[in-house]
Parts: sequence; C-alpha cells; structure tokens
Amino acid sequence: MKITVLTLFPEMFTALEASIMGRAQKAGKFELEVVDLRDYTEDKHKKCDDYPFGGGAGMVMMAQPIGSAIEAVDPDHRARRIYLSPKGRRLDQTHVIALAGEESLVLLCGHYEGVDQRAIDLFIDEELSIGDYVLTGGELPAMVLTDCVARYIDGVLSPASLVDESFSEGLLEYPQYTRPVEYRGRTVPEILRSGNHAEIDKWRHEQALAVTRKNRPDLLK
Ligand code: 4H6
Repeated sequence: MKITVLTLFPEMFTALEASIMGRAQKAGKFELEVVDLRDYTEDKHKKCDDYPFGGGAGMVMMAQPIGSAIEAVDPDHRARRIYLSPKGRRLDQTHVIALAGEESLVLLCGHYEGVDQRAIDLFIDEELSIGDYVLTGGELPAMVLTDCVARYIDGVLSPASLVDESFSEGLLEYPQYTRPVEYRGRTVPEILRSGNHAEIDKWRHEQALAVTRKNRPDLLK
C-alpha cells in the first residue's frame, strides 16, 4: 500500500517514522510519500491561499496547487483521493478496513478555512472526518487515518491482535493487567491467574459489556 499526503506542513509527518509505522515502512510493507503543496503553486510568491469570495474571516486554499499536485502524483487516477475535513463523513473501523484494501490513497490536508470547493469537486473521491471536533489542519487526521489503515497491512500487526479485535463483537476492550500481581495495594483479579480459560473468557466478556454500558451505551443498541 502506498499513501501520498498533500500538505503545506510536510515536517509534521516525521511523527510517523516512530514505532510500528516506522518499522512497516522500513520493511517495505508500506510507503508514505509526503508532498509539499507549495512545490506546485504557479504563484510567483509561492502563495497557496487567498481571500474568500463573498467575504468572511480567514483564508482559503487555492484550487491550482492542489489540482496540479494531485495530477502529478496520481496522473491516471488509480488512487482513492480523500480530503480530511470536519464536514466529511465520519470515519469508522468498517471504513478503515475497506480503505486498507486499496492499492493507494492520496490524502489532502486542508488548512486555514479549508479548500476552494472546485478542487474538491474536480479531484476528490470522498471527504472524511475523524470525529466531531475542529482542528487547525487536516494533518493530524491524515496521520490518524494512515495509522489506522497501516495496522491492516500484512505483517504490521501480529495476526493474533487482529483476530482478538474481530472477536470483540463491537464491544469496548476488557481491562488488561501485567506484573506485578500487587501494585499499591491493588491486586490483579484472581480469575486471570487461575489458568481456567473458559472462566477467563466469560469474565472478560462481562467486563467488556460493563465498560461499554458505562462509556458507550450507544454501541449496545
Ligand atoms: C478542511 C476544511 C479535519 C480542513 C476546514 C480537519 C477537524 C477534522 C480543516 C478545516 C480539521 C476532522 C480549518 C475548519 C480550521 C475549521 C482543518 N478539523 N478547518 N474532524 N481542520 O477530521 O478551522
């Protein structure tokens, strides 16, 4: 899988070199290309934003650098082209799994008040939001989407983690414990040390139900 990110702030994506994401890239499982939109502007001062027609606060990202960059990185429109924005359709795990099946993705990161609508209409396949809150730019959402999708690439995660996840029945995760058995007077639940796997599975399911009822009752309906 290849992900190409279009951004005015390419330095932000050094964050994805750490940890599992860095390992996946080094192993050649996954390629991340970060493209600076400023390299594609035809403006003599390298400007990529301008005032909004109709007035209002802030600036709007110009269509030209975006169109030129997308045509340069994906000339035959093989990639799924995604615009991260607070008014996009909300991303969920089902959609992450579908996107992980794509050969390549192009992620457009908006800034300022957003992007000229013509760039979206002409060059974008879908507009996605990572949640109902507002950020200063689409870079963090693009990193979130990249991380979510990369987990499904062969060899990035252990098969056991993904199997466990698919058996969690849409509930939140049960609590986890590791050594020591006692920490500040609190001990690991006896059942987890019993070796009785049928009882452990039953306990974990009850715990998963309880935490889901408390934090996300909407998931039970
Ligand atoms: C596109 C359009 C995504 C991108 C507007 C992006 C939240 C999400 C942005 C904007 C984002 C999300 C710029 C509008 C700042 C508000 C960048 N915020 N905004 N939930 N911000 O996925 O002002």
